[in-house]
Amino acid sequence: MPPFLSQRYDQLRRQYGALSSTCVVDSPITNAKFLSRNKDLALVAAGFSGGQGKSGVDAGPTALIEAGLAIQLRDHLRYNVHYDDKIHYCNDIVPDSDPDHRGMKNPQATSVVTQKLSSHIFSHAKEGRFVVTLGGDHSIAIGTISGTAKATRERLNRDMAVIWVDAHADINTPETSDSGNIHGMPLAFLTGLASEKGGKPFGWLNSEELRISTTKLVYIGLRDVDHGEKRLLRENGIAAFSMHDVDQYGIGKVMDMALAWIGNDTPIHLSFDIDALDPMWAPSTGTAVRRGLTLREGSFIAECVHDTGSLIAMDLVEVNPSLEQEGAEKTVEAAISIVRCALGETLL
Ligand SMILES: [Mn+2]
Repeated sequence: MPPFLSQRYDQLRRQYGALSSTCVVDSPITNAKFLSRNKDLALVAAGFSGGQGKSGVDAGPTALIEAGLAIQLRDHLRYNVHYDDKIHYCNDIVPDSDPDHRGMKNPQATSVVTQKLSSHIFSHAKEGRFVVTLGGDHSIAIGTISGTAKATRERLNRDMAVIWVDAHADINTPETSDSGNIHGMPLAFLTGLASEKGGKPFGWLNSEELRISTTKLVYIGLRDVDHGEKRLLRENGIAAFSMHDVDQYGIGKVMDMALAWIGNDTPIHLSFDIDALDPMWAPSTGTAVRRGLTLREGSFIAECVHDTGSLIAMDLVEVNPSLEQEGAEKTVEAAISIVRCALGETLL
């Protein structure tokens, strides 16, 4: 039993009964509980790479679209896809000079780009559309999650949960980060563990409506967590299922526990970093870590989250097609299949 769960296990048992070996859902319905029109979907291509140091991740969305993702969502999965047919690089709003701030690299650029993305995502989510955002590096989640969190509060008067599937915890504060790369910090800013005054980079996030609670954040797939991040996870009692838990319980039980933690009545934003998968399945990514999820386990996570009927948005990030030759195609295929599973593709 992961330590954060043992404290609440009795409570969870009372609430949900004994945890079964399948996903905690009433039935595998595809009805979306929290969307206004069941099959209305916005696809956003966020080709931003300034949250980390390697070029090429900005081409991730293009690779996914060129491999047919938008067409598959429309023709195979029958979504009404709203796609503006452009990759949002946002180069026009990136400042010429961008000195480090509290050790963060590209702080102004990442702040203005994610702020713009936040209102873009908000404009779709407030219509009750499902929003799929393709990264780009994982700093874009500052924009996507704040946008859906705000829309969910305005539209449904609810807080949403975030399932963060990743090898890394991405919850460094500027002070605990060794690299200064903001793609390792999105959850610190989104939860308010890190904050800034207005006018400074990420000062715009200084508003409760844009944030998520640490109690509604659940990790799956962790295996490369920095020292300071481990402390933040412990001190804040954040629900985290590492690869150790996946080994011990199997992915089925991990999903039971993760979804029981969130509960049946909470909208879910899924933020999926392709580096959660083992490099065997997804080698073409900036910070690959061995001993990760199999492609089947990653797909199962996406299927289970879909089956809750609570999913309202997802990010698929960190596909960097320039890092590998053969591996790039494999990584793109894996990413597409994760998105398809999250959107209702089934094996039978
Ligand atoms: Mn990440």
